[in-house]
Amino acid sequence: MWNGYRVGGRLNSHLRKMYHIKIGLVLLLSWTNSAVGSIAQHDDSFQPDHILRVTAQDYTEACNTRYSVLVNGSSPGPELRLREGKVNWIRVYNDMKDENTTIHWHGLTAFTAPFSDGAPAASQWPISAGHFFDYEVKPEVGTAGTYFYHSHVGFQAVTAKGSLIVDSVNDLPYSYDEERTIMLSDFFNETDKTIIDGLTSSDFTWSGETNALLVNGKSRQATNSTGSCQLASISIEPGLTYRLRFIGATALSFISLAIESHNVSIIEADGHYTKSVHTSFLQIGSGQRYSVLLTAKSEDELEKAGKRHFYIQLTTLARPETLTNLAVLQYSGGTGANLTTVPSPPPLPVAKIAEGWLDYELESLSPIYEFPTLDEVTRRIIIEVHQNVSDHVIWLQNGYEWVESFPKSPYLVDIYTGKLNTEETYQRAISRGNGFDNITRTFPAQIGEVLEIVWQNEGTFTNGGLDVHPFHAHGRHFYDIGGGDGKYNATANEERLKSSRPILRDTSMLYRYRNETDPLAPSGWRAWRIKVTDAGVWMYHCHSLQHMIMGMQTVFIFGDRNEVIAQSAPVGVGYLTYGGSAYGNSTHSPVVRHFFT
Ligand SMILES: *[C@@H]1O[C@H](CO)[C@@H](O)[C@H](O)[C@H]1NC(C)=O
Ligand SMILES: *[C@@H]1O[C@H](CO)[C@@H](O)[C@H](O)[C@H]1NC(C)=O
Ligand SMILES: *[C@@H]1O[C@H](CO)[C@@H](O)[C@H](O)[C@H]1NC(C)=O
Ligand SMILES: *[C@@H]1O[C@H](CO)[C@@H](O)[C@H](O)[C@H]1NC(C)=O
Ligand SMILES: *[C@@H]1O[C@H](CO)[C@@H](O)[C@H](O)[C@H]1NC(C)=O
Ligand SMILES: *[C@@H]1O[C@H](CO)[C@@H](O)[C@H](O)[C@H]1NC(C)=O
Ligand SMILES: *[C@@H]1O[C@H](CO)[C@@H](O)[C@H](O)[C@H]1NC(C)=O
Ligand SMILES: *[C@@H]1O[C@H](CO)[C@@H](O)[C@H](O)[C@H]1NC(C)=O
Ligand SMILES: *[C@@H]1O[C@H](CO)[C@@H](O)[C@H](O)[C@H]1NC(C)=O
Ligand SMILES: *[C@@H]1O[C@H](CO)[C@@H](O)[C@H](O)[C@H]1NC(C)=O
Ligand SMILES: *[C@@H]1O[C@H](CO)[C@@H](O)[C@H](O)[C@H]1NC(C)=O
Ligand SMILES: [Cu+2]
Repeated sequence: MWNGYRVGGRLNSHLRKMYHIKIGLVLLLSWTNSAVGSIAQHDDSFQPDHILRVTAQDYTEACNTRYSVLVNGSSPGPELRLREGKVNWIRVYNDMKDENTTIHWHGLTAFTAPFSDGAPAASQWPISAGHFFDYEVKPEVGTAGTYFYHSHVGFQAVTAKGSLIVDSVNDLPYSYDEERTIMLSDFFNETDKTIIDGLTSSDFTWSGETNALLVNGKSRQATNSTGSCQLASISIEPGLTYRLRFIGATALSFISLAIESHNVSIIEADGHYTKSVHTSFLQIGSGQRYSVLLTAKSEDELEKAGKRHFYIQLTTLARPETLTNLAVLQYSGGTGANLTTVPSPPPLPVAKIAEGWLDYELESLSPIYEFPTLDEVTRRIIIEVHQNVSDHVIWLQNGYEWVESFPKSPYLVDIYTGKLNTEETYQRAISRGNGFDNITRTFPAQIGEVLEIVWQNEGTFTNGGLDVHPFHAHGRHFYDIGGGDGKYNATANEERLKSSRPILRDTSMLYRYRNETDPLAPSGWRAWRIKVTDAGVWMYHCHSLQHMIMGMQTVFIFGDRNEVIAQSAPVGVGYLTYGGSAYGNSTHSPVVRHFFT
């Protein structure tokens, strides 16, 4: 199917000439070092700002040991702190024996060099075993907030990830004394390989439900009478104000979270400050982040409460089984909570899903607000999603699945080499009526278009089952224009938008509104609006790892080839082949394009 591309004649020979010049340049510059805005060889004198090392090994979490992919030997891996406006070189070593890897800077994609998004098959060749890659990341001023990094290969992100905080160079809109990062993740006892083989086999085998919810990598269940695993403990001081940064780094779980005897105020969603919203609980989908302010109790209040620790309760939502796990909010002074004793039943009532939580309610705090109105929308793309059960169980978008192995080479590479003709792709997509080119399996768009993208949930073909999906966009963030039951109605939604101020996000929830419906019947939608600006290849996908492996991913191509290359700047051939010279190894210093000047 991939061979369907026609090589674009004139442009291509022009490009070939460019490559020859570039190869010359590479040779010319190969002895100079880290020259800005140029191609340079990163030899021993080059100092990356951060180093991450990816390994695969036995690792124990939640009183279980499994073979896991780790960053710097732990899960989560180390926290990265980047500063707004600064170029960061992050070197990622693939220390595994036989697996590829990449690292994606979740939420920061638009602020990376073109080949630095970390989406294999879309924007770069994966880093092969024994190699390393230097990622160039420059968070824009104004994007300070809460992010994370994770592998984008296979099921690796279940464990291979860490928090990524972008620090502000300006005054913060909210004041607080201290902050704590709280990363939420899932423990699955089966290995990545077993899970992938099961999900993609004709003898479909589900991964199983999550075995434990982890808080900063820690978890213990009430059923664990033995074993040394402990509840996570978040230490705080009485009387102070804390910014808690919650990161939804789960593989599958959509989590409801509440803190015993404490309410919080939301101040950030996906890297954007919001007007403060008071709440007694949070709903966090895979890929989403929220910062909240928590006012710690005073000594008097603690005395009245008669305790210095309070449970943080996590519940999985919208799954056939409900799992509840705990962590501890621990005030200093006195004896700490016993972290191997798990109260059963849990202290708070088991949470229920709140469909449309905070939709039309969260408001941006940014003075810059360029929300495109309905009149400005130039094209609406409806993406119908449903599960299809035949010889395989797969998730389809407008009738097609997308998996990492579909393209034979990454789209960005194919745009450079001329193998993917962006004009023809666009024409085919438009002529098919739904904006989807079924040859390349992409949604192409032209710079300047204003897209309204609607994710339309539908019942499973053949039994009408429904799921919730956290849809995530690489690239520039979208305005989240809400969600609702049934089928999307633009007129009705525009009415609702009048009294709200949509916020920018990179991940939002497609709810299901009921457990099942008729096969292919619409049941729930989520809509986004985005002005097409940054030329490049951007994955838009469900962030549930199981669903991704089962095909729930799409690729958007913004801009034509000239615009993509103009945006990206020419690169050496080392980026265009798997294991090419842009990738380093023990005997070879990588030849790297410095993108940001
Ligand atoms: C990861 O580990 C390497 C050494 O193995 C170390 O040099 C590096 O600083 C660590 N990265 C972080 C972010 O801590
Ligand atoms: C690694 O990636 C290359 C290029 O996409 C692919 O051909 C190869 O099969 C991958 N290896 C593994 C072990 O998945
Ligand atoms: C994983 O846990 C399930 C129960 O949730 C159990 O049936 C299965 O045997 C376990 N698998 C492994 C590899 O421990
Ligand atoms: C801890 O509990 C989980 C879930 O009940 C179980 O799978 C696991 O084997 C237990 N581990 C130990 C060491 O008790
Ligand atoms: C939290 O807010 C709820 C209302 O949303 C209120 O009923 C409850 O009393 C508050 N709890 C605390 C500890 O402030
Ligand atoms: C925690 O409680 C368990 C059982 O209730 C007990 O065996 C253990 O010694 C306690 N740990 C600490 C540190 O007090
Ligand atoms: C969807 O399932 C039906 C049978 O249940 C099958 O005929 C059809 O080919 C499947 N579609 C895709 C795209 O796999
Ligand atoms: C693409 O869609 C057209 C109809 O719009 C259909 O005729 C054609 O077979 C499809 N091609 C592929 C490769 O799915
Ligand atoms: C869409 O909503 C408008 C305004 O609420 C309503 O008048 C119209 O009938 C709806 N259209 C459909 C197809 O339901
Ligand atoms: C969905 O199914 C679960 C049990 O699997 C049930 O507890 C719940 O009430 C159902 N929800 C709806 C909206 O039907
Ligand atoms: C290291 O990279 C160079 C240049 O890409 C390549 O020629 C060499 O075979 C690689 N070595 C290993 C061990 O992969
Ligand atoms: Cu999904």
